[in-house]
Amino acid sequence: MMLIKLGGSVITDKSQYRRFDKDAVSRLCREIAESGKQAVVVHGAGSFGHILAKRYSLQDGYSSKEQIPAVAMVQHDVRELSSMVVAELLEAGIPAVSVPPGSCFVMDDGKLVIGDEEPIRSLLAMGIMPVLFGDVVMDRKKGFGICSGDQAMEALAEMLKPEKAVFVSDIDGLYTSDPKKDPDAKLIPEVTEEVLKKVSTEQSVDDVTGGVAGKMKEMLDMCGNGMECVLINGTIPGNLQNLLEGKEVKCTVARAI
Ligand code: IP8
Repeated sequence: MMLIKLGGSVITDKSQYRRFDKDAVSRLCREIAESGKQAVVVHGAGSFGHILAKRYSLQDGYSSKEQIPAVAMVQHDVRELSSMVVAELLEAGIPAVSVPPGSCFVMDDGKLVIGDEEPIRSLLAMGIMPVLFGDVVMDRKKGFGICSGDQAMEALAEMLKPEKAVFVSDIDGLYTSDPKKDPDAKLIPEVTEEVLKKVSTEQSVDDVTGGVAGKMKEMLDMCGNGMECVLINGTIPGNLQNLLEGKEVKCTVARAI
């Protein structure tokens, strides 16, 4: 089974509040369906989550009552986004349902806790794809916090032991330095802890859950039991399908050693 995260930068326009990229999502869902692989999809929040979350510092937990309407609003917005993603999966012929982390689970000091696995396992047993996403989740210590789609990926990887965890983003992978600023930046095809230490951490995007290097670190933490984590560019048509079908694709693979 494949665990796939559709990044917020691919499914939304991150610079504009609540701007969904229907064409990109529709194509990616068709690619998943056409690969014929059993998959679980997680998606990021993009401009449906990060803009308000940052404005109200939701990632730091509760600090004032002014944040509360924003907690509810971000939950509302990411649920709407998830409905749109699920609609495209249905359209592609994949029976899918949203499983909102903020409604089903809690966090403990920033870590997502999936106490009850039964809803997810039962959906899968019925041939239905559970779709998790980046959300505001109540936190036992901080009141609430941001659970990124990457954290949901980590928890699902632990639970479901997929063959691969695929992170679909708008970049080809991890570079030696920021490719937007440095013309000599080179793509790193395989990343380990050692390699990551030497890479510039400036390759960040403007969101509340960290950039490329942070993502790689999380990917490395997830690797193990023979599972590899792959970062690919989902804005290039066919990339996701090719990867799922085992064909060669430009990407960065994270491996634990
Ligand atoms: O887009 C962040 O999830 P991500 C979730 O996967 C919110 O980093 C609500 C900002």
